Amino acid sequence: MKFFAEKLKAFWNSRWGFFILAVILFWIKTYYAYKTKFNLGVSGSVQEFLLALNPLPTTILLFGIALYFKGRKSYIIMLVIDFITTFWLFANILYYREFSDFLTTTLIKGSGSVSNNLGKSIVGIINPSDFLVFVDLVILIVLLATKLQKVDIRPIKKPVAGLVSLLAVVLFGFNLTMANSDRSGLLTRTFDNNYIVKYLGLNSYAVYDVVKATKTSAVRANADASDMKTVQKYIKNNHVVGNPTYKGVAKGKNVFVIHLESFQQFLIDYKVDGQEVTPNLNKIYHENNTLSFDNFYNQVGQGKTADAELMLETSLFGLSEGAAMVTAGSTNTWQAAPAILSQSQGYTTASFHGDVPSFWNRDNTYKAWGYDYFFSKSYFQSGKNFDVGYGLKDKIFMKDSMKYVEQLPQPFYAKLITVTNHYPYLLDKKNQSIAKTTTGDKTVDGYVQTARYLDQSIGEFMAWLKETGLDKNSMLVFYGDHYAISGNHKPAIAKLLGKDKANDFDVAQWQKVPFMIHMDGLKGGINHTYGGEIDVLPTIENLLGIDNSDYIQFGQDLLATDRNQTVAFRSGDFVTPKYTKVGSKYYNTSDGSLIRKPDAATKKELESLTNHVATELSLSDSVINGDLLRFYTPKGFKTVDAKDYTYKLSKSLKLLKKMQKKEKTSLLYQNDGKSSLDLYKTDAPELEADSKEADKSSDSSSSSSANSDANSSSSTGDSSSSSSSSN
Ligand code: GP9
Ligand code: MN
Repeated sequence: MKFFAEKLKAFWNSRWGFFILAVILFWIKTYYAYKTKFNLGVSGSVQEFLLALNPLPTTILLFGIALYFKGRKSYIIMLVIDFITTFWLFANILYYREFSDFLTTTLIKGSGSVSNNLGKSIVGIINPSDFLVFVDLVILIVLLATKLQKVDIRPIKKPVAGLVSLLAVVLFGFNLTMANSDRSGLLTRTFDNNYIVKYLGLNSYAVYDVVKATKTSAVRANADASDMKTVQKYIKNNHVVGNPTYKGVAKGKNVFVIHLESFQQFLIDYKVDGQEVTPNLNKIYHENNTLSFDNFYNQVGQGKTADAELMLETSLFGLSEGAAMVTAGSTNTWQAAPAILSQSQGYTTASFHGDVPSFWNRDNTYKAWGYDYFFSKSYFQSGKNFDVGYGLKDKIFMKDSMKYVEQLPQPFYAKLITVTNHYPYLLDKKNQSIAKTTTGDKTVDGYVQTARYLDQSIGEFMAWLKETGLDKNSMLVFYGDHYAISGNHKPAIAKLLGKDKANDFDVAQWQKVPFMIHMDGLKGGINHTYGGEIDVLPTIENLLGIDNSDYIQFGQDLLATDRNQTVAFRSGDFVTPKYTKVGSKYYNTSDGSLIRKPDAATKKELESLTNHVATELSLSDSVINGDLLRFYTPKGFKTVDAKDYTYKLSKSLKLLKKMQKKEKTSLLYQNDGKSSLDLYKTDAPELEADSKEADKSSDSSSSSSANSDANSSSSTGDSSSSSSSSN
């Protein structure tokens, strides 16, 4: 016993004792901070395990550096490393409280904007408990100073120190492998900084961020104004004039852009057991005052939703890797729809999404795009079972969004991003209203149920528009952002299409998503032109009477008669009315037959199409990677300064009030301050329970949303543990 106690004492007073104590204390406090200072949206045992594990590898690795040094120096180095990593943790705690996101190198370097943003309010946002993260350092220093723990000056053999580093690397490898299998594409698809921290920890996040920033800034540094000239020349040569009959027909109207999550074209008019899956959208699709497109393709890459948003707002392509909203959203100069509409025609611009603001870096990108408002998770009601998958259920989201819509000075540009119809298509019994499909593929069969739910939320929204009369002065743009069922599910795709087999050609056609423009008095019909998401902005601009010939936009008005109908996919593949390219294979689009031995003329045609697509993609990439728009400002356009915008709940609500008074054009203002919300009818079961409770409490009008501050939202919401992309 005595022997044991002596051994322990010797160990305690050795450098190993100090090292292990330091590592363990750091590990515990980081985990404490994860749990109490951030909302990382951890769900499921794998994620819980990784969260607990992830501080360890990097702490061992970093603190282990000190083991390579001798004597007192070793202790000092360990304490300095401890202090630096603690300070990084501390700074992130403060930043996160304000912005629901983690610090980035770009932010830190970028014209002191962190101190600008944070400095003013630092005292206001600091909590005494934040200082707890320094407690372990104090403990360590006190132990040494009081000699309760002795300084051990004996050197540690280099190979032994090396073993410690190796252990850290192995542990990290294990952590990364597990993280990647839980969330594939974690490091490449660049979803959300929250994800990197949740899976790999704050220190790995720092490295990840530096690598990302270095990569981007190198390309940016090499780009110059002459690169912009090349792009301008291409854009000029490929520009088509918008269709004159449609020019300006929607001038002055509100614009609603309705983002239909994972909504594929095949759902239109699709039936399960003789029942239409999406009766409301089908009705809109066929109405006389809807322009519908049946050869409209999604063109997204890894960025999925983010790529779709980017194309719609800027008419630039997403990047070949990652999401441009994340890698370039905060740093680039943009000429995006919100700024264009607001500057040229005085639109109020707002985006709505029932998830945390950091996802896809929306919070920062939207500012750079010039969005006046971004209503995200904390602006909306929350409650039991209100969320599924990536956020607020569509029916609740659509209804709750209207309390802000009615306050927007008109005309407004409002983008509503739905989310319930997202892989893995989960929906509680109460909200299911149609049978699953029976392909036998579990990840596929629930899709029609969530699509039906989304459709109902649209139906409710349309009814409200009619009730309020907003439908009379609004143009609605509906689009599906990307495929729901990937090419990895060919047998299921074949079954859904009523075919025996699905091949690569079918999968290419499967990329069709709805695109519909609906407006009172619009000359509608089903248009067969081949186009995609890149073409939306020029189309909307023409309808609003905005001349886009000076803008750097890669798309063309979908209604123009002389447009180029080559639809480029991010892979370099394409579809035209004549040909479809998938990898090295070419097909006839009309019947899907493989072109085995093209004659010389066809070969030439195919080559030229392939080149055209490659050129277009690479020029668009050069605009984003080189941040080329900083070299060119279109006539009459004022470069957006992201610093002019804030989406903090209290500030946004204040601004909204002020602007209503000033402009006097909001629906609410026009109704003498009487809300139109009671005209909104929804059968969302969650709200029924809620309204009963609300009746009991005295003030039901101010709903539970508006009392927490903007960024105190609760989770990243990926309740499904699997990847959103590789389904
Ligand atoms: C997240 C949501 C989903 O906020 O928009 O993005 P996705 O996984 O479809 O790209
Ligand atoms: Mn999506």
